[in-house]
Amino acid sequence: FITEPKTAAIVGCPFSGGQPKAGVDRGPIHLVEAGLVQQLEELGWKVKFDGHHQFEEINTTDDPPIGILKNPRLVSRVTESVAKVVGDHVKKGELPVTLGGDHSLAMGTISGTLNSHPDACVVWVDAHADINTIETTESGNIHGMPVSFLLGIGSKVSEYSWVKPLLKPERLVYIGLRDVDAGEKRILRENGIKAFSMHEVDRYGIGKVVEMALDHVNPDRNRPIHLSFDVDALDPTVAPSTGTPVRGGLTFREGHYICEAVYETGLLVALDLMEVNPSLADAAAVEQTVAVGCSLVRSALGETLL
Ligand code: 6HN
Ligand code: MN
Ligand code: MN
Ligand code: MN
Repeated sequence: FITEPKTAAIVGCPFSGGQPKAGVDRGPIHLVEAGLVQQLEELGWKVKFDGHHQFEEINTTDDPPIGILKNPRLVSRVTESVAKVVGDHVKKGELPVTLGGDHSLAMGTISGTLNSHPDACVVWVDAHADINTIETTESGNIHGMPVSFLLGIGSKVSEYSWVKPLLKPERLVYIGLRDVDAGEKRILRENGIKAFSMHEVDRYGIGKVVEMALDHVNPDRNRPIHLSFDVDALDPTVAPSTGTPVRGGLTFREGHYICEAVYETGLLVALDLMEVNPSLADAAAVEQTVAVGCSLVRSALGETLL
Protein backbone atom coordinates (compact mmCIF):
# COMPACT_ATOMS: atom_id res chain seq x y z
CA PHE A 1 0.00 0.00 0.00
CA ILE A 2 2.99 2.30 0.51
CA THR A 3 4.55 3.20 -2.84
CA GLU A 4 8.28 3.42 -3.62
CA PRO A 5 10.33 5.35 -2.73
CA LYS A 6 8.70 4.74 0.61
CA THR A 7 7.74 8.10 2.04
CA ALA A 8 6.63 9.03 5.55
CA ALA A 9 4.77 12.31 6.03
CA ILE A 10 5.03 13.82 9.49
CA VAL A 11 1.69 15.41 10.35
CA GLY A 12 2.49 17.50 13.43
CA CYS A 13 -0.71 18.45 15.25
CA PRO A 14 -0.11 20.84 18.13
CA PHE A 15 -3.65 20.55 19.43
CA SER A 16 -5.07 20.22 22.94
CA GLY A 17 -8.77 21.10 22.52
CA GLY A 18 -10.01 17.55 23.16
CA GLN A 19 -8.99 17.70 26.82
CA PRO A 20 -8.38 20.35 29.50
CA LYS A 21 -4.65 20.14 30.29
CA ALA A 22 -2.35 22.68 28.66
CA GLY A 23 0.85 21.45 27.06
CA VAL A 24 -0.17 18.44 24.99
CA ASP A 25 -0.08 20.79 21.99
CA ARG A 26 3.70 20.96 22.53
CA GLY A 27 4.08 17.17 22.12
CA PRO A 28 4.71 17.16 18.37
CA ILE A 29 7.17 20.03 18.64
CA HIS A 30 9.27 18.10 21.16
CA LEU A 31 9.12 14.89 19.12
CA VAL A 32 10.41 16.64 16.00
CA GLU A 33 13.02 18.61 17.94
CA ALA A 34 14.31 15.31 19.34
CA GLY A 35 15.33 14.38 15.79
CA LEU A 36 12.49 12.15 14.61
CA VAL A 37 12.76 13.24 10.96
CA GLN A 38 16.43 12.34 10.73
CA GLN A 39 15.90 9.10 12.64
CA LEU A 40 13.33 7.98 10.08
CA GLU A 41 15.60 9.00 7.21
CA GLU A 42 18.28 6.80 8.73
CA LEU A 43 15.82 3.91 8.49
CA GLY A 44 15.65 4.48 4.73
CA TRP A 45 12.45 6.53 4.54
CA LYS A 46 12.01 9.65 2.50
CA VAL A 47 10.49 12.02 5.08
CA LYS A 48 8.18 14.92 4.31
CA PHE A 49 7.79 17.52 7.03
CA ASP A 50 6.84 21.06 6.20
CA GLY A 51 6.21 22.37 9.70
CA HIS A 52 3.48 21.71 12.22
CA HIS A 53 -0.12 22.38 11.34
CA GLN A 54 -1.29 25.63 12.79
CA PHE A 55 -5.05 25.33 12.40
CA GLU A 56 -4.96 29.11 12.46
CA GLU A 57 -7.74 29.50 9.93
CA ILE A 58 -9.95 27.79 12.47
CA ASN A 59 -11.54 30.57 14.43
CA THR A 60 -13.87 29.43 17.17
CA THR A 61 -14.07 32.25 19.65
CA ASP A 62 -17.69 31.37 20.27
CA ASP A 63 -17.70 27.68 21.11
CA PRO A 64 -20.10 26.94 23.95
CA PRO A 65 -20.49 23.33 25.09
CA ILE A 66 -22.88 21.01 23.23
CA GLY A 67 -24.38 18.91 26.02
CA ILE A 68 -21.27 18.66 28.18
CA LEU A 69 -18.88 18.36 25.21
CA LYS A 70 -16.09 20.90 25.54
CA ASN A 71 -14.76 22.91 22.55
CA PRO A 72 -17.04 20.93 20.24
CA ARG A 73 -16.71 23.17 17.17
CA LEU A 74 -12.97 23.63 17.51
CA VAL A 75 -12.37 19.89 17.83
CA SER A 76 -14.67 19.19 14.89
CA ARG A 77 -12.99 21.67 12.55
CA VAL A 78 -9.45 20.74 13.53
CA THR A 79 -10.09 17.02 13.16
CA GLU A 80 -11.87 17.58 9.83
CA SER A 81 -8.81 19.41 8.52
CA VAL A 82 -6.56 16.61 9.80
CA ALA A 83 -8.76 14.08 7.98
CA LYS A 84 -8.08 15.88 4.71
CA VAL A 85 -4.33 16.11 5.27
CA VAL A 86 -3.98 12.46 6.32
CA GLY A 87 -6.35 11.32 3.57
CA ASP A 88 -4.26 13.10 0.92
CA HIS A 89 -1.06 11.40 2.09
CA VAL A 90 -2.73 7.99 2.18
CA LYS A 91 -4.10 8.49 -1.34
CA LYS A 92 -0.60 9.22 -2.61
CA GLY A 93 0.75 6.00 -1.07
CA GLU A 94 2.64 7.90 1.64
CA LEU A 95 2.60 6.86 5.29
CA PRO A 96 1.19 9.64 7.46
CA VAL A 97 2.76 9.73 10.93
CA THR A 98 0.48 11.97 12.97
CA LEU A 99 2.00 13.40 16.12
CA GLY A 100 -0.40 14.64 18.81
CA GLY A 101 -1.70 16.45 20.44
CA ASP A 102 -4.64 14.85 22.12
CA HIS A 103 -6.36 11.69 20.92
CA SER A 104 -9.46 13.47 19.58
CA LEU A 105 -7.22 13.94 16.52
CA ALA A 106 -7.73 10.26 15.67
CA MET A 107 -11.24 11.13 14.57
CA GLY A 108 -9.49 12.92 11.74
CA THR A 109 -6.64 10.52 11.07
CA ILE A 110 -8.81 7.40 10.95
CA SER A 111 -11.43 9.14 8.79
CA GLY A 112 -8.60 10.05 6.43
CA THR A 113 -7.37 6.46 6.27
CA LEU A 114 -10.82 4.91 5.82
CA ASN A 115 -11.73 7.34 3.04
CA SER A 116 -9.01 5.76 0.88
CA HIS A 117 -8.98 2.28 2.39
CA PRO A 118 -12.54 1.39 3.45
CA ASP A 119 -11.35 -2.14 4.22
CA ALA A 120 -8.65 -0.97 6.66
CA CYS A 121 -8.60 -2.14 10.27
CA VAL A 122 -7.66 -0.14 13.36
CA VAL A 123 -5.35 -1.28 16.16
CA TRP A 124 -5.94 1.12 19.07
CA VAL A 125 -3.27 0.93 21.77
CA ASP A 126 -4.32 2.83 24.88
CA ALA A 127 -5.05 2.63 28.61
CA HIS A 128 -8.49 3.97 27.66
CA ALA A 129 -11.13 2.94 25.13
CA ASP A 130 -11.93 6.52 23.99
CA ILE A 131 -15.38 5.28 22.97
CA ASN A 132 -17.68 7.45 25.12
CA THR A 133 -20.75 8.90 23.41
CA ILE A 134 -22.49 12.17 24.16
CA GLU A 135 -24.74 10.08 26.43
CA THR A 136 -22.00 8.28 28.37
CA THR A 137 -19.17 10.83 28.68
CA GLU A 138 -18.69 12.01 32.24
CA SER A 139 -15.85 14.41 31.47
CA GLY A 140 -17.10 16.03 28.27
CA ASN A 141 -13.52 15.72 26.99
CA ILE A 142 -13.71 14.73 23.35
CA HIS A 143 -10.36 12.85 23.44
CA GLY A 144 -12.33 10.21 25.35
CA MET A 145 -14.85 9.89 22.48
CA PRO A 146 -13.34 9.66 18.97
CA VAL A 147 -14.02 5.94 18.49
CA SER A 148 -17.78 6.29 19.02
CA PHE A 149 -17.92 8.98 16.33
CA LEU A 150 -15.97 6.79 13.90
CA LEU A 151 -18.34 3.86 14.56
CA GLY A 152 -21.43 6.06 14.35
CA ILE A 153 -22.78 5.02 17.74
CA GLY A 154 -24.55 7.26 20.24
CA SER A 155 -26.72 10.27 19.43
CA LYS A 156 -25.56 12.26 16.45
CA VAL A 157 -24.09 15.68 17.05
CA SER A 158 -24.79 17.75 13.93
CA GLU A 159 -21.49 19.62 14.23
CA TYR A 160 -19.82 16.24 13.55
CA SER A 161 -21.91 15.28 10.53
CA TRP A 162 -18.71 15.27 8.43
CA VAL A 163 -17.52 12.15 10.35
CA LYS A 164 -18.84 9.21 8.35
CA PRO A 165 -19.37 5.96 10.26
CA LEU A 166 -16.76 4.17 8.17
CA LEU A 167 -15.36 2.00 10.96
CA LYS A 168 -17.02 -1.36 11.56
CA PRO A 169 -16.87 -2.82 15.08
CA GLU A 170 -15.23 -6.02 13.77
CA ARG A 171 -12.42 -4.00 12.16
CA LEU A 172 -11.36 -2.46 15.50
CA VAL A 173 -9.22 -4.02 18.22
CA TYR A 174 -7.79 -2.62 21.43
CA ILE A 175 -4.59 -3.47 23.29
CA GLY A 176 -3.55 -2.19 26.73
CA LEU A 177 -6.87 -1.14 28.26
CA ARG A 178 -7.10 -0.71 32.02
CA ASP A 179 -9.25 2.37 32.68
CA VAL A 180 -12.54 1.91 30.91
CA ASP A 181 -15.64 3.80 32.06
CA ALA A 182 -18.79 1.80 32.94
CA GLY A 183 -20.67 3.18 29.93
CA GLU A 184 -17.76 2.30 27.67
CA LYS A 185 -17.71 -1.31 28.92
CA ARG A 186 -21.35 -1.59 27.96
CA ILE A 187 -20.64 -0.17 24.49
CA LEU A 188 -17.77 -2.62 23.95
CA ARG A 189 -19.99 -5.54 24.99
CA GLU A 190 -23.05 -4.50 23.02
CA ASN A 191 -21.05 -3.97 19.83
CA GLY A 192 -18.94 -7.11 20.23
CA ILE A 193 -15.71 -5.10 20.07
CA LYS A 194 -12.57 -7.11 20.71
CA ALA A 195 -10.29 -5.75 23.43
CA PHE A 196 -7.12 -7.11 25.00
CA SER A 197 -6.78 -5.42 28.36
CA MET A 198 -3.67 -5.59 30.54
CA HIS A 199 -5.22 -8.72 32.06
CA GLU A 200 -4.88 -10.51 28.70
CA VAL A 201 -1.38 -9.11 28.21
CA ASP A 202 -0.44 -10.67 31.57
CA ARG A 203 -2.16 -13.94 30.80
CA TYR A 204 -0.99 -14.61 27.25
CA GLY A 205 2.06 -12.42 26.83
CA ILE A 206 2.32 -9.62 24.29
CA GLY A 207 3.37 -11.88 21.40
CA LYS A 208 0.22 -13.97 21.60
CA VAL A 209 -1.98 -10.91 22.23
CA VAL A 210 -0.79 -9.15 19.07
CA GLU A 211 -1.25 -12.34 17.06
CA MET A 212 -4.81 -12.77 18.40
CA ALA A 213 -5.57 -9.09 17.83
CA LEU A 214 -4.44 -9.27 14.18
CA ASP A 215 -6.24 -12.60 13.69
CA HIS A 216 -9.42 -10.85 14.78
CA VAL A 217 -9.28 -7.71 12.62
CA ASN A 218 -7.10 -9.00 9.82
CA PRO A 219 -7.41 -12.81 9.61
CA ASP A 220 -5.92 -13.11 6.10
CA ARG A 221 -3.32 -10.40 6.73
CA ASN A 222 -4.43 -8.53 3.64
CA ARG A 223 -6.16 -5.46 5.07
CA PRO A 224 -4.37 -2.14 5.53
CA ILE A 225 -3.66 -1.32 9.19
CA HIS A 226 -4.06 2.03 10.95
CA LEU A 227 -2.15 1.95 14.25
CA SER A 228 -3.31 4.57 16.77
CA PHE A 229 -0.93 4.59 19.71
CA ASP A 230 -1.75 6.62 22.83
CA VAL A 231 1.48 6.95 24.79
CA ASP A 232 -0.50 6.42 28.02
CA ALA A 233 -0.84 2.76 27.02
CA LEU A 234 2.69 2.50 28.37
CA ASP A 235 3.21 2.32 32.09
CA PRO A 236 3.69 5.76 33.68
CA THR A 237 7.18 4.68 34.79
CA VAL A 238 8.01 4.33 31.06
CA ALA A 239 6.07 7.33 29.69
CA PRO A 240 5.34 9.72 32.56
CA SER A 241 4.57 12.91 30.59
CA THR A 242 0.98 12.39 29.61
CA GLY A 243 -2.37 13.83 30.69
CA THR A 244 -4.22 10.74 31.92
CA PRO A 245 -1.59 8.27 33.20
CA VAL A 246 -2.83 4.95 34.61
CA ARG A 247 -0.61 2.56 36.51
CA GLY A 248 -0.21 -1.05 35.43
CA GLY A 249 0.58 -0.35 31.78
CA LEU A 250 2.66 -1.84 29.00
CA THR A 251 6.39 -2.18 29.54
CA PHE A 252 8.87 -0.48 27.22
CA ARG A 253 9.35 -3.72 25.31
CA GLU A 254 5.66 -4.62 25.14
CA GLY A 255 4.89 -1.25 23.55
CA HIS A 256 7.71 -1.62 21.08
CA TYR A 257 6.78 -5.21 20.30
CA ILE A 258 3.33 -4.08 19.13
CA CYS A 259 4.91 -1.55 16.75
CA GLU A 260 7.47 -4.06 15.45
CA ALA A 261 4.84 -6.73 14.86
CA VAL A 262 2.59 -4.32 12.97
CA TYR A 263 5.54 -3.22 10.82
CA GLU A 264 6.35 -6.86 10.06
CA THR A 265 2.92 -7.36 8.50
CA GLY A 266 3.87 -4.89 5.76
CA LEU A 267 0.31 -3.56 6.02
CA LEU A 268 0.75 -0.35 8.00
CA VAL A 269 -0.79 2.61 6.14
CA ALA A 270 -1.08 5.22 8.92
CA LEU A 271 0.34 5.76 12.38
CA ASP A 272 -0.71 8.06 15.23
CA LEU A 273 1.44 8.79 18.27
CA MET A 274 -0.73 10.74 20.70
CA GLU A 275 -0.94 12.37 24.12
CA VAL A 276 2.73 13.24 24.74
CA ASN A 277 2.46 16.24 27.08
CA PRO A 278 5.83 17.86 27.81
CA SER A 279 4.44 20.15 30.53
CA LEU A 280 3.33 17.38 32.86
CA ALA A 281 6.58 16.21 34.41
CA ASP A 282 10.11 17.28 35.24
CA ALA A 283 12.67 17.74 32.49
CA ALA A 284 14.12 14.24 32.77
CA ALA A 285 10.69 12.62 32.59
CA VAL A 286 9.78 14.73 29.58
CA GLU A 287 12.97 13.76 27.81
CA GLN A 288 12.30 10.10 28.61
CA THR A 289 8.74 10.26 27.29
CA VAL A 290 9.74 12.08 24.10
CA ALA A 291 12.55 9.58 23.50
CA VAL A 292 10.15 6.66 23.97
CA GLY A 293 7.70 8.30 21.58
CA CYS A 294 10.36 8.61 18.86
CA SER A 295 11.45 5.08 19.50
CA LEU A 296 7.90 3.69 19.13
CA VAL A 297 7.59 5.46 15.78
CA ARG A 298 10.93 4.05 14.63
CA SER A 299 9.82 0.55 15.58
CA ALA A 300 6.58 0.94 13.61
CA LEU A 301 8.66 2.09 10.63
CA GLY A 302 11.00 -0.83 10.65
CA GLU A 303 13.76 -0.35 13.18
CA THR A 304 14.92 -3.78 14.21
CA LEU A 305 17.00 -4.96 17.14
CA LEU A 306 19.40 -6.97 14.99
N1 6HN B 1 -7.24 9.54 26.23
N2 6HN B 1 -12.54 7.83 29.83
C1 6HN B 1 -12.05 9.13 30.23
C2 6HN B 1 -12.90 10.24 29.59
O1 6HN B 1 -12.71 11.40 29.93
O2 6HN B 1 -13.75 9.93 28.76
C3 6HN B 1 -10.57 9.30 29.89
C4 6HN B 1 -10.27 9.48 28.45
C5 6HN B 1 -8.79 9.52 28.13
C6 6HN B 1 -8.56 9.78 26.68
O3 6HN B 1 -6.34 9.22 27.04
O4 6HN B 1 -6.96 9.65 24.98
MN1 MN C 1 -6.41 7.80 23.95
MN1 MN D 1 -5.38 7.12 26.92
MN1 MN E 1 -11.84 6.61 34.18
